[in-house]
Amino acid sequence: MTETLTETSKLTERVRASLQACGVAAEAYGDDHDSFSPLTGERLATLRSSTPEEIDGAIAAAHEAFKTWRNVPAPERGNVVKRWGELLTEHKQDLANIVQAEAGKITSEALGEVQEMIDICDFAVGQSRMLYGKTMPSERPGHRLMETWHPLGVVGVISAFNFPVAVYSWNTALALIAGDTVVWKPSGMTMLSALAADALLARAVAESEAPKDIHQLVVANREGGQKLVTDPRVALVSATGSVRMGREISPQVAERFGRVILELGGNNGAIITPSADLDLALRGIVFSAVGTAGQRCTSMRRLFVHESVVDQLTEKLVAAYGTLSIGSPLEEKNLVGPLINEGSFQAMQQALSDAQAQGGTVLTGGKRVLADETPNAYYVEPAIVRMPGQSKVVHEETFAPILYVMTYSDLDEAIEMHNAVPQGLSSAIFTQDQGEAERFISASGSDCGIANVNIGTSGAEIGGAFGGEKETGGGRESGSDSWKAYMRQATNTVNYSGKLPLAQGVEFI
Ligand code: UN1
Repeated sequence: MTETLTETSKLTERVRASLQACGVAAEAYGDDHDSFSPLTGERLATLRSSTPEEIDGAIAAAHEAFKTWRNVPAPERGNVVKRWGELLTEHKQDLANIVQAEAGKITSEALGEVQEMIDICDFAVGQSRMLYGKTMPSERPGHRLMETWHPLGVVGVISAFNFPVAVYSWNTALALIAGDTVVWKPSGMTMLSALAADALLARAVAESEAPKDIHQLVVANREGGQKLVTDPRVALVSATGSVRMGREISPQVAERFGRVILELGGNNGAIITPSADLDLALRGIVFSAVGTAGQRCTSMRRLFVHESVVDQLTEKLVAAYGTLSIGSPLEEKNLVGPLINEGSFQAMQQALSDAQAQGGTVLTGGKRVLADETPNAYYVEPAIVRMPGQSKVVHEETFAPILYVMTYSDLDEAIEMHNAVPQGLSSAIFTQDQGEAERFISASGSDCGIANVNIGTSGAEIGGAFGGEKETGGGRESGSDSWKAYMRQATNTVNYSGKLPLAQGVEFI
Protein backbone atom coordinates (compact mmCIF):
# COMPACT_ATOMS: atom_id res chain seq x y z
CA MET A 1 0.00 0.00 0.00
CA THR A 2 1.25 3.51 -0.78
CA GLU A 3 1.41 5.34 2.47
CA THR A 4 2.66 8.88 2.34
CA LEU A 5 1.60 10.90 -0.64
CA THR A 6 1.00 14.53 0.41
CA GLU A 7 -2.75 14.15 -0.08
CA THR A 8 -2.95 10.89 1.86
CA SER A 9 -0.90 12.01 4.81
CA LYS A 10 -3.26 14.95 5.18
CA LEU A 11 -6.14 12.51 5.44
CA THR A 12 -4.29 10.43 8.02
CA GLU A 13 -3.43 13.53 10.00
CA ARG A 14 -7.02 14.63 10.01
CA VAL A 15 -8.21 11.23 11.18
CA ARG A 16 -5.61 11.11 13.95
CA ALA A 17 -6.58 14.60 15.15
CA SER A 18 -10.25 13.59 15.17
CA LEU A 19 -9.48 10.38 17.07
CA GLN A 20 -7.64 12.43 19.64
CA ALA A 21 -10.46 14.95 19.92
CA CYS A 22 -12.90 12.09 20.58
CA GLY A 23 -10.60 10.84 23.32
CA VAL A 24 -9.37 7.53 21.88
CA ALA A 25 -6.79 6.19 24.31
CA ALA A 26 -3.18 5.63 23.28
CA GLU A 27 -3.41 2.00 24.40
CA ALA A 28 -5.73 1.28 21.49
CA TYR A 29 -2.83 1.50 19.05
CA GLY A 30 -0.57 -1.46 18.45
CA ASP A 31 0.87 -3.55 15.70
CA ASP A 32 -1.54 -6.19 14.50
CA HIS A 33 -4.75 -4.65 13.13
CA ASP A 34 -4.44 -2.20 10.26
CA SER A 35 -7.11 0.28 9.35
CA PHE A 36 -7.08 1.39 5.72
CA SER A 37 -8.95 4.18 4.00
CA PRO A 38 -10.96 3.26 0.89
CA LEU A 39 -10.47 6.87 -0.22
CA THR A 40 -6.81 6.30 -1.04
CA GLY A 41 -5.88 2.83 0.14
CA GLU A 42 -3.52 4.32 2.71
CA ARG A 43 -3.07 2.91 6.18
CA LEU A 44 -4.65 5.25 8.71
CA ALA A 45 -3.52 3.52 11.88
CA THR A 46 -2.54 0.17 13.34
CA LEU A 47 -4.38 -1.12 16.36
CA ARG A 48 -3.93 -3.81 18.91
CA SER A 49 -6.32 -6.77 18.60
CA SER A 50 -8.08 -8.04 21.68
CA THR A 51 -6.75 -11.38 22.88
CA PRO A 52 -9.21 -14.25 23.48
CA GLU A 53 -8.70 -13.66 27.22
CA GLU A 54 -9.58 -10.00 26.79
CA ILE A 55 -12.75 -10.86 24.89
CA ASP A 56 -13.72 -13.26 27.65
CA GLY A 57 -12.85 -10.55 30.19
CA ALA A 58 -15.02 -8.01 28.34
CA ILE A 59 -18.02 -10.34 28.52
CA ALA A 60 -17.33 -11.10 32.18
CA ALA A 61 -17.03 -7.38 33.03
CA ALA A 62 -20.24 -6.51 31.18
CA HIS A 63 -21.98 -9.40 32.89
CA GLU A 64 -20.84 -8.16 36.30
CA ALA A 65 -21.74 -4.52 35.56
CA PHE A 66 -25.23 -5.64 34.56
CA LYS A 67 -25.93 -6.70 38.14
CA THR A 68 -25.63 -3.05 39.25
CA TRP A 69 -26.88 -1.32 36.13
CA ARG A 70 -30.20 -3.20 36.03
CA ASN A 71 -31.13 -1.65 39.38
CA VAL A 72 -30.40 1.93 38.35
CA PRO A 73 -33.71 3.70 37.63
CA ALA A 74 -34.34 3.79 33.89
CA PRO A 75 -34.58 7.61 33.64
CA GLU A 76 -31.21 7.83 35.35
CA ARG A 77 -29.82 5.36 32.81
CA GLY A 78 -31.29 7.69 30.23
CA ASN A 79 -29.12 10.52 31.56
CA VAL A 80 -25.98 8.66 30.48
CA VAL A 81 -27.39 8.27 26.97
CA LYS A 82 -28.41 11.93 27.02
CA ARG A 83 -24.83 12.94 27.78
CA TRP A 84 -23.56 10.61 25.04
CA GLY A 85 -25.87 12.37 22.61
CA GLU A 86 -24.49 15.76 23.71
CA LEU A 87 -20.91 14.58 23.22
CA LEU A 88 -21.81 13.19 19.79
CA THR A 89 -23.28 16.58 18.91
CA GLU A 90 -20.14 18.34 20.10
CA HIS A 91 -17.90 15.94 18.15
CA LYS A 92 -20.16 15.44 15.16
CA GLN A 93 -17.57 16.67 12.71
CA ASP A 94 -14.74 14.69 14.29
CA LEU A 95 -16.64 11.42 14.19
CA ALA A 96 -17.88 12.15 10.66
CA ASN A 97 -14.27 12.72 9.56
CA ILE A 98 -13.31 9.26 10.80
CA VAL A 99 -16.41 7.60 9.31
CA GLN A 100 -15.69 9.30 6.01
CA ALA A 101 -12.05 8.21 5.93
CA GLU A 102 -12.84 4.64 6.91
CA ALA A 103 -16.18 3.88 5.22
CA GLY A 104 -15.72 6.22 2.25
CA LYS A 105 -18.88 8.30 2.70
CA ILE A 106 -19.38 11.75 1.25
CA THR A 107 -19.44 14.50 3.87
CA SER A 108 -23.19 14.93 3.99
CA GLU A 109 -23.78 11.21 4.49
CA ALA A 110 -20.99 10.90 7.07
CA LEU A 111 -22.51 13.78 9.05
CA GLY A 112 -25.94 12.18 8.53
CA GLU A 113 -24.68 8.97 10.07
CA VAL A 114 -23.60 10.79 13.24
CA GLN A 115 -26.92 12.68 13.24
CA GLU A 116 -28.66 9.31 13.21
CA MET A 117 -26.75 8.48 16.43
CA ILE A 118 -27.79 11.76 18.03
CA ASP A 119 -31.40 11.13 17.03
CA ILE A 120 -31.49 7.65 18.54
CA CYS A 121 -29.95 8.99 21.76
CA ASP A 122 -32.80 11.54 21.97
CA PHE A 123 -35.31 8.81 21.25
CA ALA A 124 -33.82 6.47 23.87
CA VAL A 125 -33.76 9.19 26.52
CA GLY A 126 -37.50 9.71 26.04
CA GLN A 127 -38.07 5.96 25.95
CA SER A 128 -36.27 5.61 29.30
CA ARG A 129 -39.38 7.14 30.88
CA MET A 130 -41.75 4.99 28.84
CA LEU A 131 -40.89 1.34 29.46
CA TYR A 132 -44.58 0.73 29.73
CA GLY A 133 -46.11 -2.56 30.78
CA LYS A 134 -49.82 -3.29 30.45
CA THR A 135 -52.28 -3.82 33.26
CA MET A 136 -55.20 -6.04 32.37
CA PRO A 137 -58.37 -6.97 34.25
CA SER A 138 -57.99 -10.17 36.19
CA GLU A 139 -60.77 -12.74 35.95
CA ARG A 140 -60.53 -13.20 39.73
CA PRO A 141 -61.80 -10.78 42.37
CA GLY A 142 -59.12 -9.01 44.46
CA HIS A 143 -56.38 -9.73 41.91
CA ARG A 144 -54.22 -7.52 39.79
CA LEU A 145 -52.76 -8.79 36.53
CA MET A 146 -49.95 -6.83 34.93
CA GLU A 147 -46.75 -7.00 32.90
CA THR A 148 -43.36 -5.58 33.82
CA TRP A 149 -40.37 -5.07 31.53
CA HIS A 150 -37.02 -5.92 33.07
CA PRO A 151 -33.44 -5.58 31.81
CA LEU A 152 -32.29 -8.60 29.84
CA GLY A 153 -28.52 -8.92 30.34
CA VAL A 154 -25.46 -8.53 28.15
CA VAL A 155 -26.14 -7.53 24.53
CA GLY A 156 -23.51 -8.53 21.97
CA VAL A 157 -23.52 -6.12 19.04
CA ILE A 158 -21.89 -7.18 15.77
CA SER A 159 -21.89 -4.35 13.25
CA ALA A 160 -20.95 -3.87 9.60
CA PHE A 161 -18.61 -1.46 7.82
CA ASN A 162 -21.27 0.43 5.89
CA PHE A 163 -22.89 2.05 8.91
CA PRO A 164 -19.96 1.71 11.26
CA VAL A 165 -21.47 3.67 14.14
CA ALA A 166 -25.18 4.42 13.55
CA VAL A 167 -26.53 0.87 13.65
CA TYR A 168 -24.40 0.15 16.72
CA SER A 169 -25.87 3.22 18.39
CA TRP A 170 -29.46 2.09 17.68
CA ASN A 171 -28.65 -1.03 19.66
CA THR A 172 -26.54 0.57 22.35
CA ALA A 173 -28.74 3.55 23.19
CA LEU A 174 -31.77 1.27 23.64
CA ALA A 175 -29.83 -1.48 25.42
CA LEU A 176 -28.44 0.99 27.93
CA ILE A 177 -31.75 2.62 28.81
CA ALA A 178 -33.24 -0.89 29.04
CA GLY A 179 -30.67 -1.66 31.75
CA ASP A 180 -28.52 -3.97 29.64
CA THR A 181 -24.80 -3.81 29.16
CA VAL A 182 -23.12 -4.01 25.75
CA VAL A 183 -20.15 -5.82 24.22
CA TRP A 184 -19.48 -4.49 20.73
CA LYS A 185 -17.58 -6.22 17.94
CA PRO A 186 -17.41 -3.72 15.10
CA SER A 187 -16.41 -4.53 11.54
CA GLY A 188 -12.65 -5.00 11.29
CA MET A 189 -12.71 -2.47 8.44
CA THR A 190 -14.04 0.41 10.54
CA MET A 191 -12.38 0.04 13.91
CA LEU A 192 -11.30 3.66 14.19
CA SER A 193 -14.87 4.91 13.87
CA ALA A 194 -15.81 2.39 16.53
CA LEU A 195 -13.05 3.44 18.90
CA ALA A 196 -14.09 7.08 18.58
CA ALA A 197 -17.81 6.38 19.19
CA ASP A 198 -16.93 4.18 22.15
CA ALA A 199 -14.53 6.78 23.59
CA LEU A 200 -17.33 9.35 23.60
CA LEU A 201 -19.59 6.89 25.39
CA ALA A 202 -16.79 6.18 27.88
CA ARG A 203 -16.67 9.89 28.64
CA ALA A 204 -20.42 10.06 29.24
CA VAL A 205 -20.21 7.02 31.52
CA ALA A 206 -17.20 8.41 33.43
CA GLU A 207 -19.08 11.64 34.15
CA SER A 208 -21.95 9.65 35.66
CA GLU A 209 -22.19 7.18 38.51
CA ALA A 210 -22.80 4.29 36.16
CA PRO A 211 -20.47 1.28 36.39
CA LYS A 212 -17.69 1.89 33.88
CA ASP A 213 -17.98 -1.63 32.42
CA ILE A 214 -21.48 -1.23 31.00
CA HIS A 215 -19.92 -0.88 27.54
CA GLN A 216 -17.12 -2.93 26.06
CA LEU A 217 -15.40 -2.84 22.69
CA VAL A 218 -13.44 -5.71 21.24
CA VAL A 219 -11.02 -5.43 18.32
CA ALA A 220 -11.45 -8.81 16.73
CA ASN A 221 -11.90 -10.74 13.54
CA ARG A 222 -14.76 -13.17 12.90
CA GLU A 223 -13.29 -15.72 15.25
CA GLY A 224 -13.29 -13.21 18.08
CA GLY A 225 -16.91 -12.34 17.33
CA GLN A 226 -17.73 -16.01 17.58
CA LYS A 227 -17.25 -15.84 21.35
CA LEU A 228 -20.21 -13.44 21.58
CA VAL A 229 -22.33 -15.91 19.65
CA THR A 230 -21.63 -18.95 21.79
CA ASP A 231 -21.16 -17.46 25.27
CA PRO A 232 -24.25 -18.09 27.41
CA ARG A 233 -23.59 -14.86 29.32
CA VAL A 234 -24.58 -12.94 26.19
CA ALA A 235 -28.37 -12.82 26.39
CA LEU A 236 -28.99 -11.16 23.03
CA VAL A 237 -26.87 -11.08 19.89
CA SER A 238 -27.74 -8.23 17.55
CA ALA A 239 -25.93 -8.73 14.28
CA THR A 240 -25.81 -6.77 11.05
CA GLY A 241 -24.16 -8.35 8.02
CA SER A 242 -24.57 -10.88 5.28
CA VAL A 243 -27.22 -13.59 5.03
CA ARG A 244 -24.39 -16.11 5.20
CA MET A 245 -23.27 -14.67 8.54
CA GLY A 246 -26.83 -14.77 9.87
CA ARG A 247 -27.22 -18.38 8.82
CA GLU A 248 -24.12 -19.26 10.82
CA ILE A 249 -24.96 -17.22 13.91
CA SER A 250 -28.66 -17.88 14.28
CA PRO A 251 -28.63 -21.65 15.00
CA GLN A 252 -25.72 -21.28 17.39
CA VAL A 253 -27.54 -18.71 19.49
CA ALA A 254 -30.77 -20.73 19.27
CA GLU A 255 -28.91 -23.82 20.46
CA ARG A 256 -28.27 -22.10 23.79
CA PHE A 257 -31.72 -20.43 23.81
CA GLY A 258 -30.23 -16.97 23.45
CA ARG A 259 -32.00 -14.26 21.51
CA VAL A 260 -31.05 -12.68 18.19
CA ILE A 261 -31.83 -9.54 16.28
CA LEU A 262 -30.68 -10.08 12.71
CA GLU A 263 -30.37 -7.35 10.12
CA LEU A 264 -29.03 -9.15 7.07
CA GLY A 265 -29.10 -8.61 3.34
CA GLY A 266 -31.53 -6.49 1.40
CA ASN A 267 -32.39 -6.55 -2.28
CA ASN A 268 -34.60 -3.54 -2.29
CA GLY A 269 -36.95 -2.76 -5.13
CA ALA A 270 -39.22 0.04 -6.27
CA ILE A 271 -42.24 0.04 -8.53
CA ILE A 272 -42.86 3.02 -10.80
CA THR A 273 -46.47 3.23 -11.94
CA PRO A 274 -47.80 5.22 -14.92
CA SER A 275 -49.15 7.97 -12.65
CA ALA A 276 -45.83 8.55 -10.86
CA ASP A 277 -44.28 12.00 -10.75
CA LEU A 278 -41.23 10.97 -12.75
CA ASP A 279 -39.03 13.86 -11.66
CA LEU A 280 -39.64 13.10 -8.03
CA ALA A 281 -39.16 9.37 -8.67
CA LEU A 282 -35.90 10.11 -10.45
CA ARG A 283 -34.43 11.89 -7.43
CA GLY A 284 -35.66 9.21 -5.04
CA ILE A 285 -34.19 6.44 -7.19
CA VAL A 286 -30.82 8.10 -7.71
CA PHE A 287 -30.32 8.79 -4.00
CA SER A 288 -31.25 5.25 -3.02
CA ALA A 289 -29.36 3.48 -5.81
CA VAL A 290 -26.21 5.58 -5.78
CA GLY A 291 -25.99 7.00 -2.23
CA THR A 292 -23.17 5.50 -0.15
CA ALA A 293 -21.99 4.03 -3.49
CA GLY A 294 -24.78 1.44 -3.31
CA GLN A 295 -23.41 0.03 -0.07
CA ARG A 296 -26.41 0.50 2.22
CA CYS A 297 -28.51 -2.45 3.34
CA THR A 298 -31.35 -0.30 2.06
CA SER A 299 -29.78 0.60 -1.31
CA MET A 300 -32.16 0.34 -4.24
CA ARG A 301 -31.15 -2.51 -6.52
CA ARG A 302 -34.26 -3.38 -8.53
CA LEU A 303 -36.67 -1.17 -10.42
CA PHE A 304 -39.99 -2.30 -11.91
CA VAL A 305 -41.21 0.33 -14.31
CA HIS A 306 -44.55 0.31 -16.09
CA GLU A 307 -44.02 -0.32 -19.79
CA SER A 308 -45.70 2.99 -20.68
CA VAL A 309 -43.05 5.06 -18.87
CA VAL A 310 -39.98 2.86 -18.95
CA ASP A 311 -38.25 4.49 -21.91
CA GLN A 312 -38.87 7.98 -20.60
CA LEU A 313 -37.64 7.13 -17.11
CA THR A 314 -34.56 5.17 -18.15
CA GLU A 315 -33.54 8.02 -20.43
CA LYS A 316 -33.80 10.44 -17.50
CA LEU A 317 -31.92 8.04 -15.23
CA VAL A 318 -29.07 7.53 -17.65
CA ALA A 319 -28.81 11.30 -18.08
CA ALA A 320 -28.84 11.84 -14.31
CA TYR A 321 -26.14 9.21 -13.80
CA GLY A 322 -24.06 11.04 -16.36
CA THR A 323 -24.00 14.16 -14.19
CA LEU A 324 -22.84 12.42 -11.00
CA SER A 325 -19.33 13.32 -10.06
CA ILE A 326 -17.33 10.40 -8.78
CA GLY A 327 -14.22 10.75 -6.67
CA SER A 328 -12.75 11.51 -3.29
CA PRO A 329 -15.45 12.38 -0.75
CA LEU A 330 -13.04 15.00 0.56
CA GLU A 331 -14.06 17.12 -2.44
CA GLU A 332 -17.52 18.52 -1.84
CA LYS A 333 -18.53 18.29 -5.49
CA ASN A 334 -18.35 14.49 -5.49
CA LEU A 335 -21.53 12.55 -4.80
CA VAL A 336 -20.13 9.06 -5.33
CA GLY A 337 -17.25 7.87 -3.17
CA PRO A 338 -15.27 4.64 -3.36
CA LEU A 339 -16.29 1.05 -2.81
CA ILE A 340 -14.94 -0.32 0.44
CA ASN A 341 -12.29 -2.53 -1.16
CA GLU A 342 -11.13 -4.48 -4.17
CA GLY A 343 -13.36 -7.44 -3.27
CA SER A 344 -16.43 -5.23 -3.67
CA PHE A 345 -15.20 -4.04 -7.02
CA GLN A 346 -14.66 -7.63 -8.19
CA ALA A 347 -18.12 -8.63 -6.97
CA MET A 348 -19.62 -5.76 -8.94
CA GLN A 349 -17.76 -6.76 -12.11
CA GLN A 350 -18.88 -10.35 -11.65
CA ALA A 351 -22.52 -9.32 -11.20
CA LEU A 352 -22.36 -7.14 -14.32
CA SER A 353 -20.94 -9.91 -16.42
CA ASP A 354 -23.50 -12.38 -15.02
CA ALA A 355 -26.27 -9.91 -15.80
CA GLN A 356 -25.08 -9.62 -19.40
CA ALA A 357 -24.82 -13.38 -19.73
CA GLN A 358 -28.42 -13.57 -18.50
CA GLY A 359 -29.65 -11.21 -21.19
CA GLY A 360 -29.09 -7.84 -19.54
CA THR A 361 -27.86 -4.67 -21.25
CA VAL A 362 -25.66 -2.24 -19.38
CA LEU A 363 -27.15 1.17 -20.15
CA THR A 364 -24.50 3.11 -18.30
CA GLY A 365 -21.65 2.71 -15.81
CA GLY A 366 -19.75 -0.18 -14.31
CA LYS A 367 -16.23 0.99 -15.11
CA ARG A 368 -13.50 1.71 -12.64
CA VAL A 369 -12.33 5.35 -12.63
CA LEU A 370 -9.38 7.25 -11.14
CA ALA A 371 -7.28 4.07 -11.09
CA ASP A 372 -4.13 5.97 -12.11
CA GLU A 373 -4.47 8.62 -9.41
CA THR A 374 -5.48 6.18 -6.66
CA PRO A 375 -4.31 2.67 -7.61
CA ASN A 376 -5.28 1.30 -4.20
CA ALA A 377 -8.78 2.74 -4.12
CA TYR A 378 -11.82 1.49 -6.03
CA TYR A 379 -14.00 4.20 -7.50
CA VAL A 380 -16.64 2.98 -9.96
CA GLU A 381 -19.30 4.46 -12.15
CA PRO A 382 -22.72 3.43 -10.80
CA ALA A 383 -24.41 1.12 -13.29
CA ILE A 384 -27.90 0.77 -14.71
CA VAL A 385 -28.71 -2.56 -16.34
CA ARG A 386 -31.86 -3.24 -18.32
CA MET A 387 -32.92 -6.80 -17.59
CA PRO A 388 -35.36 -8.82 -19.68
CA GLY A 389 -36.90 -10.33 -16.54
CA GLN A 390 -36.32 -12.10 -13.28
CA SER A 391 -33.01 -13.79 -13.90
CA LYS A 392 -30.76 -15.27 -11.21
CA VAL A 393 -28.49 -12.27 -10.75
CA VAL A 394 -31.43 -10.03 -9.84
CA HIS A 395 -32.20 -12.28 -6.90
CA GLU A 396 -28.77 -11.75 -5.38
CA GLU A 397 -27.61 -8.80 -3.32
CA THR A 398 -24.40 -7.31 -4.71
CA PHE A 399 -23.09 -4.66 -2.34
CA ALA A 400 -22.30 -2.14 -5.07
CA PRO A 401 -24.17 0.46 -7.15
CA ILE A 402 -25.99 -1.66 -9.72
CA LEU A 403 -29.62 -0.90 -10.53
CA TYR A 404 -31.52 -3.54 -12.52
CA VAL A 405 -34.43 -2.14 -14.52
CA MET A 406 -37.35 -4.39 -15.45
CA THR A 407 -40.76 -3.65 -16.93
CA TYR A 408 -44.28 -4.68 -16.06
CA SER A 409 -47.75 -4.19 -17.46
CA ASP A 410 -49.99 -4.90 -14.47
CA LEU A 411 -49.49 -3.89 -10.82
CA ASP A 412 -50.24 -7.35 -9.42
CA GLU A 413 -47.53 -8.75 -11.69
CA ALA A 414 -45.12 -6.04 -10.52
CA ILE A 415 -45.78 -6.81 -6.85
CA GLU A 416 -45.29 -10.49 -7.52
CA MET A 417 -41.95 -9.86 -9.23
CA HIS A 418 -41.01 -7.48 -6.44
CA ASN A 419 -41.65 -10.11 -3.76
CA ALA A 420 -39.99 -12.94 -5.66
CA VAL A 421 -36.55 -12.52 -4.04
CA PRO A 422 -35.33 -14.19 -0.85
CA GLN A 423 -34.59 -10.89 0.92
CA GLY A 424 -37.20 -8.58 2.46
CA LEU A 425 -35.77 -5.36 3.89
CA SER A 426 -37.00 -2.25 2.10
CA SER A 427 -39.29 -1.38 -0.80
CA ALA A 428 -41.05 1.54 -2.44
CA ILE A 429 -43.74 2.53 -4.88
CA PHE A 430 -43.87 5.78 -6.81
CA THR A 431 -47.44 6.61 -7.74
CA GLN A 432 -50.01 9.38 -7.52
CA ASP A 433 -52.85 6.90 -7.45
CA GLN A 434 -53.95 6.31 -3.88
CA GLY A 435 -55.40 2.91 -4.69
CA GLU A 436 -52.06 1.71 -6.04
CA ALA A 437 -50.22 3.10 -3.04
CA GLU A 438 -52.57 1.39 -0.59
CA ARG A 439 -52.39 -1.86 -2.54
CA PHE A 440 -48.58 -1.81 -2.27
CA ILE A 441 -48.51 -1.30 1.49
CA SER A 442 -51.43 -3.68 2.20
CA ALA A 443 -51.12 -7.22 3.57
CA SER A 444 -50.85 -8.65 0.07
CA GLY A 445 -48.54 -5.92 -1.17
CA SER A 446 -44.83 -5.56 -0.44
CA ASP A 447 -43.54 -8.33 1.83
CA CYS A 448 -40.71 -6.17 3.23
CA GLY A 449 -40.15 -4.71 6.68
CA ILE A 450 -40.11 -1.25 5.12
CA ALA A 451 -42.63 -0.25 2.43
CA ASN A 452 -42.54 3.38 1.30
CA VAL A 453 -44.68 5.53 -0.95
CA ASN A 454 -43.11 8.26 -3.10
CA ILE A 455 -39.78 8.01 -1.35
CA GLY A 456 -36.79 5.77 -2.03
CA THR A 457 -35.88 2.57 -0.21
CA SER A 458 -33.04 4.06 1.84
CA GLY A 459 -32.71 6.86 4.34
CA ALA A 460 -35.17 5.72 6.99
CA GLU A 461 -35.76 7.89 10.05
CA ILE A 462 -34.91 6.41 13.45
CA GLY A 463 -38.47 6.78 14.77
CA GLY A 464 -39.84 3.73 12.95
CA ALA A 465 -38.82 0.14 13.57
CA PHE A 466 -36.03 -0.87 11.19
CA GLY A 467 -35.60 -4.39 9.85
CA GLY A 468 -36.88 -6.88 7.35
CA GLU A 469 -38.43 -10.22 6.64
CA LYS A 470 -37.35 -13.50 5.03
CA GLU A 471 -33.57 -13.78 4.64
CA THR A 472 -33.15 -10.26 6.03
CA GLY A 473 -33.60 -12.00 9.37
CA GLY A 474 -36.78 -10.64 10.94
CA GLY A 475 -35.17 -8.40 13.56
CA ARG A 476 -36.33 -4.90 14.40
CA GLU A 477 -34.06 -2.17 15.69
CA SER A 478 -34.19 1.56 16.27
CA GLY A 479 -37.57 3.22 16.88
CA SER A 480 -41.18 2.30 17.64
CA ASP A 481 -41.33 -0.56 20.15
CA SER A 482 -38.01 -2.17 19.18
CA TRP A 483 -36.87 -1.49 22.78
CA LYS A 484 -38.86 -4.54 23.87
CA ALA A 485 -36.35 -6.85 22.20
CA TYR A 486 -33.73 -5.63 24.70
CA MET A 487 -35.86 -6.46 27.73
CA ARG A 488 -37.56 -9.45 29.27
CA GLN A 489 -41.24 -9.41 30.00
CA ALA A 490 -42.64 -10.66 33.31
CA THR A 491 -46.34 -11.22 33.95
CA ASN A 492 -47.35 -10.57 37.55
CA THR A 493 -50.56 -11.70 39.21
CA VAL A 494 -51.00 -10.02 42.58
CA ASN A 495 -53.62 -11.43 44.92
CA TYR A 496 -54.88 -9.03 47.58
CA SER A 497 -58.18 -10.85 48.24
CA GLY A 498 -57.14 -12.94 51.22
CA LYS A 499 -58.66 -15.95 49.45
CA LEU A 500 -57.19 -18.23 46.81
CA PRO A 501 -59.59 -18.54 43.89
CA LEU A 502 -58.01 -20.47 41.02
CA ALA A 503 -58.15 -19.39 37.39
CA GLN A 504 -60.44 -21.19 34.94
CA GLY A 505 -62.71 -22.02 37.88
CA VAL A 506 -60.50 -24.93 38.96
CA GLU A 507 -61.31 -26.29 42.42
CA PHE A 508 -58.50 -27.75 44.57
CA ILE A 509 -57.65 -27.82 48.26
C1 UN1 B 1 -27.85 -0.11 6.88
O1 UN1 B 1 -27.58 0.05 5.71
O2 UN1 B 1 -27.44 -1.10 7.53
O3 UN1 B 1 -32.31 3.68 6.11
C2 UN1 B 1 -28.63 0.87 7.69
C3 UN1 B 1 -31.12 3.92 5.89
C4 UN1 B 1 -30.27 4.27 7.08
C5 UN1 B 1 -29.79 3.04 7.78
C6 UN1 B 1 -29.19 2.00 6.90
N1 UN1 B 1 -31.04 5.09 7.96
O4 UN1 B 1 -30.64 3.90 4.77
